[in-house]
Amino acid sequence: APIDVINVFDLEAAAAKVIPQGAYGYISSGAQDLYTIKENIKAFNHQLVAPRVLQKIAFPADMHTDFMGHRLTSPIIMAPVAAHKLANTQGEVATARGVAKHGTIFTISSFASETYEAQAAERGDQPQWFQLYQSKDDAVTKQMLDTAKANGAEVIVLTADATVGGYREADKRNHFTFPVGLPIVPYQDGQDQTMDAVYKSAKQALGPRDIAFIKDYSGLPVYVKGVQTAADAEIAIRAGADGIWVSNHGGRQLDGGVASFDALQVVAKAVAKRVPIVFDSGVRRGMHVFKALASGADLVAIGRPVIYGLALGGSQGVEAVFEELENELLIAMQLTGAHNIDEIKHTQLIPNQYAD
Ligand code: HOC
Repeated sequence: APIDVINVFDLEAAAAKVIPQGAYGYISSGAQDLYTIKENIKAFNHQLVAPRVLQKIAFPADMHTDFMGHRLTSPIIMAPVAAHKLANTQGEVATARGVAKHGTIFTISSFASETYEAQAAERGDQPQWFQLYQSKDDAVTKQMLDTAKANGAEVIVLTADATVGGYREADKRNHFTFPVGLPIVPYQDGQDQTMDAVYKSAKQALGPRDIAFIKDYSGLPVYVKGVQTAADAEIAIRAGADGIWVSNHGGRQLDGGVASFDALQVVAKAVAKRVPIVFDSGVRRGMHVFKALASGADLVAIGRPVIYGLALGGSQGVEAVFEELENELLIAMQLTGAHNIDEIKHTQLIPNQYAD
C-alpha cells in the first residue's frame, strides 16, 4: 500500500522501498548496536523550549540566513554524503541542482559518485563547500584541494571523525560494497574502489598540523567536522580552524558515543562564538533545527533525508525535503515567538528532567 509521506520519517520508510537493500542499509544504518544513531534523534528531547506567545509575529517569520556574504533561504544546508548514485542514478548532479535551486549550501563529498566539475556546474549563484577526507598521500590531498578551489569551493570541511570506517553490521550482513562501475571520485580510472580500499586511502593520524596544512595550502577557510568535545574544539580553533562542525557522522562511526545534540551543548559553550558552528546528526524535524540554533549552531546540515528525497523524486524530491523542514521550522518560530533566526538563538531552553 502506498505510504502517505507527510514527514521525514515517512520519507525514510518510502525510500526503503525504492533503494536496493544493500545501498539502503549503507545509507540508513549506523555503527554496531545502533545506540548512538538512535540517541541522536532522542537527544533533541533533552532540551525543551520555553515559548513566548506575545511577540506579535505575522506568520511567516523570516528564516533567511546571512552567512559568509550569502543570503540563504534558511539555516538548513546539505551535509556531505558519499555516493548519491546509490540512491538514484541521477546522483549528485540532481542533488546539487535541487539544493542550489532551493537557495542553500551544497557540500561536495570526497567520496562522490560524480565528478567534481559536474557537481560544481549545478551551483548557480549558491555556495558550495568541499568535504575532505585527507589522503595518506599529500599529493592526492593537494590535487583534491586544487580541484575544489578551481571549481569555486568556498570552505574546506575537514572530516576528523572517520579515520577508519565505523563497524557497520548492516553492510556486513548485506555483503555491501560500492558497486563496481560506480566511480568514487577521485578513485576512478580503474583503481581499486572497494570500500576497504577507498577508506584505507584516508589519513589516520589527524591532528592540528593537518588543519594548518590544509588552510595554508588551499587559502580557504577550514571547518573541522566531527568535533564532539570542548577539548577538540579548542585544539581546532588554536590550529586555525575557521569553523567547528559538531557531528558524530550520523551515528555511523563510534557506537556508544555522545548524541550530537548533547555534544553541541558543551561545544557551543566552549567555542563561545569565536567561530561559526555547523551542526548535524539526527535532524529529522524543523524543531530539531530550531533547538540546534537555540543551542548555539549557526547552520544545521541534513544528509540522509535529502538522499531519501533524491531517491524518490530526483532534484524536486531534494527541494521538497528542505521545504518540509522549513515549513516545520516556520511553525516552530511562530509558536515560540521568534521573528527571525537571530531571535531563535536567544530562545530559552529548559533541560528536560523527564527525558529518558
Ligand atoms: C575513511 C573512512 O562518510 C560514510 C562515509 C565514509 C566514512 C568512512 C571513511 O559512509 O559515512
